[in-house]
Order: sequence, then C-alpha cells, then structure tokens
Amino acid sequence: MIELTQFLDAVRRDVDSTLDLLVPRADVEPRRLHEAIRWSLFAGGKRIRPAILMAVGRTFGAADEQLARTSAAIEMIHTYSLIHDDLPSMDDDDMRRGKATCHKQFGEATAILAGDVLQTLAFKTIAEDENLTPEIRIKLISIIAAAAGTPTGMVAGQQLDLDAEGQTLSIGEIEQIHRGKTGAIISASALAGAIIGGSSDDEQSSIEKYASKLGLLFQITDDLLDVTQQSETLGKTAGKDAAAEKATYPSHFGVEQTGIMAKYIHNEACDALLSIKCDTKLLNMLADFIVNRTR
Ligand code: GRG
Repeated sequence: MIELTQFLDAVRRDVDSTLDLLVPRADVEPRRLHEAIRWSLFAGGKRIRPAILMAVGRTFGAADEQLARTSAAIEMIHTYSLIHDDLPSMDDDDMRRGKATCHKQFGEATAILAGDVLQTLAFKTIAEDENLTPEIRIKLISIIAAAAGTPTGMVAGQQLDLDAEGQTLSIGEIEQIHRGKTGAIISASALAGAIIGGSSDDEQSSIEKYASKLGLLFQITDDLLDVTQQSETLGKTAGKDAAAEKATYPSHFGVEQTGIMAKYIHNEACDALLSIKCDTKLLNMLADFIVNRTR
C-alpha cells in the first residue's frame, strides 16, 4: 500500500496545482464567488475520482499531461455536486471536508453560483485541452456530461435519492440510486482514462465493469462509514442516513452483512481486470484502498 499512498499523494498534488491554474484567483472580481469556489475546492477532498482517471490512463500508457485537465474537470464537477448537495433545499449540511459548507460560509446564493461555475468550467477545461485531439475532447465531454446529468447520471440519481427519503426501497432501487448518484461519475472517470490511454473496445468494456463495481463499493463503504465513524474523522456529519431514514445497504442488510458484501463486490471489481493484458496492479490497489478506507 506504500506505493498507492505515494500515488494518491502525487495525484492530490498534481490535481491541486492544475486546479489552482484553472480557477480564477480569490482576488479576481467578483471576489466573493471566487473565494467560495476555492473554499470548497481546496478544502482537502480525497481526489479519488482524479486518482481513478489517472490510474486507468497510466495503465493504458497515457502521459500525465494528457490526463491532467480531465482529472481536474472531474474534480470540479464532483465539488460542484457536493456544494449543491449540502444546500438547505437538499441535504442541508453544515460541515464538508472538515470545514463549514460553502453556503454556511458564503450564503446560499453564492454557493449555488460557485457550483454553477465549477460545472461550466469543467467542460471548458476539457474543450481547451491542447494535449488531446478534438475528437477525444468531444468524446470526453459527451461521456462526462451524460454521467453528470440525466436520465442515468448523477443529477438523476440525486433526484431519485430525494424522492426516496422515508420510503422502503428494494435493493434494486437502492442500487439504481447508487449507480446514478455515485457510480456514474466514478465510471466516467475510469472510462475517460481508458479513452485517453487509447485502449481497445474490449479493454474499455472491462474497465466499465471494474468501475461500476468500484462505484458501488465506494457508496457502500460511504454508507458503512456514516454508521461506524465520527464526524471529525469523516470531515462531514456522520449518522445522517439514519436520521433521514435513507435506504442504504447497512439499513437493509445490517453492518456486518454489508461488510461481507463489500468484500465480495471488491473481488468482482478485481475479477473484471483479469482480461486486461497490461499491468493492472495500480487498479487492484485502488480497489483495495476503497474497500478498506476509513474516511
Ligand atoms: C446535487 C447535483 C447534485 C448531486 C449530488 C455527489 C452527490 C450527488 C451528493 C453528495 C452526497 C453523497 C453522499 C454522494 C455520494 C457520493 C459520495 C460518497 C460523495 C463523497 O465523495 P468523497 O468521499 O468526498 O470522494 P471528498 O470530499 O473526499 O471529495
């Protein structure tokens, strides 16, 4: 795991320096907006989605310069979704990434605008990436826009999640929410890396299988951590799912059984890599990291 820790540290450093170059400085007018964006963007997120993109891209031989902007764009979309998810009209949360949420610090209107800027800037970032051909840029924009939107992307998943509060859901319905809300962007990150790396159709379909299991695993571990960890460790309010009567794997199967299922899904993710001829050690280590994560 030492190697993975070094890889994750390097991704965090690289993605942060790319983001710093792409996002207006805090002293650029309108300052309140740019301060709010930077408040949330540089609050210490784990940068898992950029790590997945970089790991898959490197697996297929992409150079880091070809992966940098798309990784930053994915993190912009993820951060926008967190800012909007924390709003009073959605999850109504006070703490994110160990700090006050964007709307608590800057007000609701500015938080909405900060999210809006991050979303549009993400697509501009890819459209203007001179390290990629125009064909690849368009493909990436299309895949990431679909994953962020609707009918099967993140926003659609969020709507299903809001509609489901207080309802009893089947495991199929819970997974449908997970696939949209969490899985779609994780899958798009992995597929983007595979496309930039010039992988074959067969390799892309193996990566899609791997990433869909990884997305489910990520959400299940998130739900387990919500039950088992303290807010200080998570950097966000723990115990929110039970308080909101959310249907989750732990609420459906219990903590112990969910842990067993997480290990099974981890194995399925790793099995999806077996048909890939390149060295997939980094991708296996990422799956290990996600199943064992503590925040
Ligand atoms: C509001 C458009 C919109 C979408 C909301 C991402 C999301 C969809 C909601 C956030 C709440 C949540 C629990 C989503 C599931 C995905 C998830 C586990 C997000 C947290 O991701 P981490 O742990 O966060 O990677 P950091 O802060 O490390 O980046």
